[in-house]
Amino acid sequence: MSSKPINVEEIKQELIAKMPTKVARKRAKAIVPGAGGSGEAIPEIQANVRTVPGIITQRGCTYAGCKGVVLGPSRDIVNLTHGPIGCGFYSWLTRRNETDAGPDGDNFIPYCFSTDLTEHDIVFGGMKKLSAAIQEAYDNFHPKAISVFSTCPVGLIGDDIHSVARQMQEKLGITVFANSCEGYRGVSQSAGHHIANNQIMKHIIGTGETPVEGKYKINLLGEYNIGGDAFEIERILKKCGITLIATFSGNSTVESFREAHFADLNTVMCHRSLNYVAEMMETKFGIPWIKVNFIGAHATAKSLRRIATYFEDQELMDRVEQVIAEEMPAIETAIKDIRPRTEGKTAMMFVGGSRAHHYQELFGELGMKVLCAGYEFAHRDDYEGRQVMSKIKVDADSRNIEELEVVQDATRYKPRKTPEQLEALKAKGVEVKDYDGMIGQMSKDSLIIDDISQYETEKIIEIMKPDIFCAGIKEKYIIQKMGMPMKQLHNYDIGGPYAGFVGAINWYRDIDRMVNSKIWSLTKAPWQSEGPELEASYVAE
Ligand code: CFM
Repeated sequence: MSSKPINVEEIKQELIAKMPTKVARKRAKAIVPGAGGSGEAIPEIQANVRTVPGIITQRGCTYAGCKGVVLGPSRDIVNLTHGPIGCGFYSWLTRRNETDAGPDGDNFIPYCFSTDLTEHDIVFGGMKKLSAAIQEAYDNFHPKAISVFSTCPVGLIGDDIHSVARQMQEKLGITVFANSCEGYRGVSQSAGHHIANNQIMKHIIGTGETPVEGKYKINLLGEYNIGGDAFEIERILKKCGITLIATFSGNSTVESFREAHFADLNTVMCHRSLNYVAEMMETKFGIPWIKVNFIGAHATAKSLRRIATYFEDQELMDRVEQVIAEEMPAIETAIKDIRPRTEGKTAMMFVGGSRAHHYQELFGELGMKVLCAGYEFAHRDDYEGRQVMSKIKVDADSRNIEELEVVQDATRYKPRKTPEQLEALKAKGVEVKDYDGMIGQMSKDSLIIDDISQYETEKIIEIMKPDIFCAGIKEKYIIQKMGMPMKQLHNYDIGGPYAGFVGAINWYRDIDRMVNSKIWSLTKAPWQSEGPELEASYVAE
């Protein structure tokens, strides 16, 4: 931990100093200081643009965002990868999205469904194989829905997956739909989120006819039950008497998606991956959305209060206060024990499109400062706040993704609040359709870096020397070899849940252990140890 004031501009210059001029110029636009508490304008950051070729990026592909992230966690949809077996295999059970098989027992998450395209299919077309695979999945499992995902080669050979889906839907009498989410379709997995949002909206949401009972009915958008997070959120909401119709898409069923339009409020957890559905449901059904965050005990309490304020119901407000009062003592006990050991320590986080922001709450509760953070694939609104959206230029890459034309539903559009009510809520701090980005929350002496490269990761650790680094599996071992504890924030290593009240305590304990263990600083790479280096000679005859 350095005690001298941090000059973020100098650090930025040092980060890009060794890059070729053109690359340095581009990367400079993706590195900005925080603006929290400074009263200064939020700086513009470059985001959601192509990665510089040759740079080792953290990003994944569009298929990963569509199949792996958004639709993958739904337990009773058969998610079928149309492509060579590698795409299906490497997205098979890698995300720790847990599920409860429920009373019907339908749970296809442990399976890997793929059409296993080969050279022959690439040459002659894979559509027959796709129909056969859909039929086989249906014969074996009788699912309520089948969703098809195209991979890069499918886009190149031009298989019409949508017509195959339509034909099979007619033949089988169940929902069958396809996603044109070839890996290269966007600049990152973010494009895949948007594609999945569109297809769920077109084919599933609102197709249920049975009204859902409940006084306070909500959906939770952008929560994927990694390490059991959704289970903990479900526990809290139930305790508050709030009816959760659908979670998109952790621990979810296709039936719950169908009935999601019966909710009176959409709460958005991961804004990046599901904000499109939130917007479209507002337009089509008149359901407002608010941003929530269940990562952090205080953030959880705040989110519950926001939901209660939205419903303007004293009974719910009292119940929420009671739940918070019941849950907080355990949090306070844990903090009292752990915080003296974590206070003043520092962290860095480079993950996805929402966690690098959300987890600042949890580090804050431990008295730790986040020196530097960034997203892999977020857009400017995730950094600068939702108000910037109208200023974002639509480039050729974004134009690749369909913008659905959604209109008010002729019979089911019903505004849940009047404009006056929404104004009154805003005055109470509950603004609909709003999200403050990450930059405004980080202090002026911290740095925000979009789509950080491997080189920049190593360099920033060398310069700022945090006590812990959070990212994913691709970074993990390199960082540990640098003598630093490394926490995976995608899959939580084997930990979690970290959401809600119980989750916060799990987090305090895990971080305490990690930042106070000396194990990584005691390890030495072979070239750091004294004594002769191992040498070998190469003998060729
Ligand atoms: Fe949303 Fe996610 Fe994230 Fe994300 Fe992801 Fe994830 Fe993530 Mo890994 S949906 S943006 S595409 S919160 S898989 S559950 S951890 S990169 S920060």
